[in-house]
Amino acid sequence: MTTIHKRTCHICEANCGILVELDGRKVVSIKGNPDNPLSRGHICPKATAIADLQDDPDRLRKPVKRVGDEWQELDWDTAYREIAERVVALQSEGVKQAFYRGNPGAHDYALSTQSGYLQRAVGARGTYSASTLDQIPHHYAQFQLYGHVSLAAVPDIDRCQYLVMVGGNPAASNGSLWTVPDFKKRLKELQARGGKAVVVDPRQTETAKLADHWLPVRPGTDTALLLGILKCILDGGAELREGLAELVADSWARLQPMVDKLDLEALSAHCGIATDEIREIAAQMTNGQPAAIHGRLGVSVTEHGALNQWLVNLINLASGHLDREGGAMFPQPLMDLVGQVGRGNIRTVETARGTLPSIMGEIPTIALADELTRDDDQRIRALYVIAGNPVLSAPDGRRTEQALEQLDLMVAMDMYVTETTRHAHYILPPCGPLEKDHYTFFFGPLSVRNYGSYSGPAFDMEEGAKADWQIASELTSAIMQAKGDPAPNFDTPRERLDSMLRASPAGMTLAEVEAQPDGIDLGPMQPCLADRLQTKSGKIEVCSDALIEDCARFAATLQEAAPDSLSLIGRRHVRSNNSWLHNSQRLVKGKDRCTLLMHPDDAAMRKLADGDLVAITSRVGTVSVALEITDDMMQGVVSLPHGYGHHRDGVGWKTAAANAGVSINDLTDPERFDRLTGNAVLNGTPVTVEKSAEMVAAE
Ligand SMILES: Nc1nc2c(c(=O)[nH]1)N[C@H]1C(S)=C(S)[C@@H](COP(=O)(O)OP(=O)(O)OC[C@H]3O[C@@H](n4cnc5c(=O)[nH]c(N)nc54)[C@H](O)[C@@H]3O)O[C@H]1N2
Ligand SMILES: Nc1nc2c(c(=O)[nH]1)N[C@H]1C(S)=C(S)[C@@H](COP(=O)(O)OP(=O)(O)OC[C@H]3O[C@@H](n4cnc5c(=O)[nH]c(N)nc54)[C@H](O)[C@@H]3O)O[C@H]1N2
Ligand code: SF4
Ligand SMILES: [Mo]
Repeated sequence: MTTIHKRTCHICEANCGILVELDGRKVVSIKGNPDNPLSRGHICPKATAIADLQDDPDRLRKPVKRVGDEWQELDWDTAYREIAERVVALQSEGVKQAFYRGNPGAHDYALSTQSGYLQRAVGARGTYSASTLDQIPHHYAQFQLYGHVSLAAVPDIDRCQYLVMVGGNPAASNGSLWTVPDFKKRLKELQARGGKAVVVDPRQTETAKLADHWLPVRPGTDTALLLGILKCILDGGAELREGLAELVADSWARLQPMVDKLDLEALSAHCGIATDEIREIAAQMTNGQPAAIHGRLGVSVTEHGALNQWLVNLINLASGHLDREGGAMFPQPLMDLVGQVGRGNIRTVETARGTLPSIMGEIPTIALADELTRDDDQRIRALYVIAGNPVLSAPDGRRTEQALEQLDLMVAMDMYVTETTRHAHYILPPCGPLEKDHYTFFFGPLSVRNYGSYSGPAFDMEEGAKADWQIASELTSAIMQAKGDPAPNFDTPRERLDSMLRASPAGMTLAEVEAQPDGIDLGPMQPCLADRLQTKSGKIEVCSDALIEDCARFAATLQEAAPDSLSLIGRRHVRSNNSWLHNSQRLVKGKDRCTLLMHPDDAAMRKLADGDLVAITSRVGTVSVALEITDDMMQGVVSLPHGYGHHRDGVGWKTAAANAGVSINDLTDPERFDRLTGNAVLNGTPVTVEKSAEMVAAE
């Protein structure tokens, strides 16, 4: 007899409801849950990989310690004691210690409630994370405009009639900073009610193919397009709509002079999108129909990421669609995270790279390798990597690897020996995903309906297994004990979640939420901004000197000639997730997906044929990979996915290593970053591409 366990998929931001059919501990099937009000039965291939993660023989089951080239298993108490002793010894020497937090940590509410305690016990003076490789520009813009780093507006796709997506590919990623499960069907519904969708992207992506219009854009130049749209809207003389006008601070008046200095023709020439196209977007945004623009990864990981995210919000505001049905709205989830965590901040930090921005206390990850290798007493000598793989995810991965080798202590929480964790002294592995509980903690505030869902574990933990949060909290206790400090007394994740749920406007208890495993729907998003602004003035703070200056900095580049090198961008595939689902045979099977995509004319110019092994070279390095010729790419732009490069010696994920691919981050350049936020620039890398030496020799 099998049983059905209802849960929420933790792998990506869509947070789909799934039905896991179990025969004891064995997963018989994983299907979409049609009764989940948010995902409505949607599921993608990655969800089935949860079973592979759960049962993966390559997954570490016990703590391990690196002794020479060998990994020695330890029991938990010995691992904690040894680490705690080393932490205390390093603390007594005044050694600088830091954390790197990876993406899966954001999908584990329980770990999120505990890792701060560990950081305090260690006395770590810096946090690096995947956020500064990804989304810090959004937080910057939200803090500036609305007074809270996490108060985000997302397109109300279910009631929208005109949707512009810039630098995002939700048909593959399932939405980002926009929890929109079942995206493809939602898009089809928008089109069925007469709506239109536009995609701005250098590649004709899966999303662009479903949309009504694809606008190819030269990488890194969207600021010109966004400024152009804003200029057309403002020049059109539209007044701010009633309801919004009262919320807007006086700095609104600074926008018109800013756009007056800009010439639409010059903006158009810069981004390669015709003035008529720019005018058309502005016209559609202001013709009275419900409309929204969303900007995602492709416009965040650029030299003007914060400026871009600010402009995206301003376009929604200026066209009257902010905080309005069918426009860009602010979710009010079951658990009100925004109302219960700090507003965040924008500061600076001194690093070996000079003064850098620090948003929400994050030190830009582009500085990590420098901070690990600097030759003064500020060098980071101990690093704690929590669910992250910066060797594959941060620019110049080879340099990061060399830097990790110099650490006195590296502790990793990960279930695999990865390209990063192979450099650790200790790896502390969490239990399998089905042994954990889950709450839509960070994703409620980004969901297209007001929503929340809690799932308990599918079954008990294997003997000796521990959840990430337990590892964090037990290591915290061990360090405090080694220091002679009183034993800490902190809430468990469930206790913390329960009190946060109760303190939210919906006021439910965890027990009540747990009793509804299909998820709890509080309905479509509602206008609410007036009550939620957290700026000091209580208004939308439209402009700041820093943003106006960055706009001027961008405007100065309009005169520059386009580079004649090729421009390298990344991509995501629906069967892959950053670096860490490549050990699932059922996901990696089929044709090689780590290929370089190139337009036919660019290939012809270089006398390259489909399938050729090509060498791609940037300022930072060279990698060789098979070429795939396709007119999905715009001319002058090539694309390589990220998260590959598993050929490194000694990695423990054997299926991944057998389908190793190459790492795009052996080409990306940490010298390129967003001046306002320190976010890495991961696209638009200037590269040359030629037949690889191996192929030339064989000819
Ligand atoms: N060039 C380029 N680089 C990019 C990107 C890009 O588009 N292009 N994207 C960027 C983005 S958006 C992101 S978010 C970052 C991601 O950067 P990272 O978070 O550094 O990398 P991931 O590949 O997500 O690695 C996650 C690690 O966590 C482990 N893991 C998975 N689940 C768990 C768990 O439950 N517990 C624990 N303890 N460990 C777990 C995995 O085994 C893996 O080693 O990469 C960035 N890098
Ligand atoms: N299947 C799958 N799903 C995922 C992930 C995954 O790895 N695989 N990762 C998850 C994570 S951590 C994140 S952050 C999200 C990201 O979610 P998305 O933001 O949707 O991610 P991408 O597919 O990287 O989309 C970025 C798009 O920007 C385009 N682009 C590149 N440069 C530029 C540019 O200069 N301008 C414009 N306009 N576009 C540009 C790229 O071609 C690409 O189509 O996805 C999440 N979901
Ligand atoms: S879209 Fe994301 S949340 Fe939904 S099933 Fe796929 S991986 Fe899971
Ligand atoms: Mo991400």
